[in-house]
Amino acid sequence: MTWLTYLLSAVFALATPTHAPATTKWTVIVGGATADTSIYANAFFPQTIEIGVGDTIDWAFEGFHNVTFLSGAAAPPLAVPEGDKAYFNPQMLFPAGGRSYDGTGFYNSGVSGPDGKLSYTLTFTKAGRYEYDCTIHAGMRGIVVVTDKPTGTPAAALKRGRAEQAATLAAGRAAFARLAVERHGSTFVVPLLGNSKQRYSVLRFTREPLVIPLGSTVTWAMRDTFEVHTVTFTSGEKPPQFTVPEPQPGGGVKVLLNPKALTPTTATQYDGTGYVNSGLLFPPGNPGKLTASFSLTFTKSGRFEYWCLVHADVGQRGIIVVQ
Ligand SMILES: [Cu+2]
Repeated sequence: MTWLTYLLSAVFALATPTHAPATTKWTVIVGGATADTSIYANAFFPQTIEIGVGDTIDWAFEGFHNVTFLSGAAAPPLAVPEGDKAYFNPQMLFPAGGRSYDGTGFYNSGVSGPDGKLSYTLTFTKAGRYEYDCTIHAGMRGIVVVTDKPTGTPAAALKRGRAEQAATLAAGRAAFARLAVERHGSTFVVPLLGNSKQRYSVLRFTREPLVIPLGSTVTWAMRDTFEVHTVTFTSGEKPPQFTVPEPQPGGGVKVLLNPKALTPTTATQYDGTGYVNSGLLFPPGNPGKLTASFSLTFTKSGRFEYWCLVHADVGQRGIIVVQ
């Protein structure tokens, strides 16, 4: 560079302080819930967003999720065994990848904190159609289409996202409103509701305490493809934590999946005493043929409280009244 061009470029730099190329910022909402936390949206809003090459997306979190670009690889497993313990897979919990994405590599936002809030930003450098997932909620997927000439605006995309989120939460509320316990003779079936098309999960068992005659059996049946739940009677004890953070000596933290929450107990009857746990209940028809229902026969009259240990902190608690 000659002294002249050097001088000129210095002058231009002074004259035009905003020298960076204009990139557009887009917003995608992650999740969402009703105010009473009974309905969770397990989706990205809008589900599909079209942006320009060089543009940036900011994911605004409203719940416990992550944004993961797998770039065609398989999703990491939820749990990592270590001896006789299992830990939450760190690949789901902690950030990975850089600030810009070209369709390759493993990128993860990490998960939101206890308040459900997190912001994750990524710049897209190459045209293409990119799928991404929340690896915590199997089937929660969004699409980014990167083109030379996007057709919409960030404001319109955000408005569409808000409308999609409202529709999802309304569908969940309607499903919870018409939740019906089925009765087959002396067996009562409580459905655990969720809908992968409308993209919600109901994080409640029943609207009202379930009243059953003495000697009845209750079966909790998974009908939700997104979630895992437990059915856990603690007989007055505080429900155990589902996850236990273990700070590491060298920094960082490992998240233990509490064996007390994971491990099913053997009882098939309940008389109001002791600790009775279904262990994790998985979506129906899951490939691993993991348990998707739990049954318990009630042998004493009384009013009994139970919990989902995965969602106890958002109020997933039920009551059975045996008469
Ligand atoms: Cu649950």
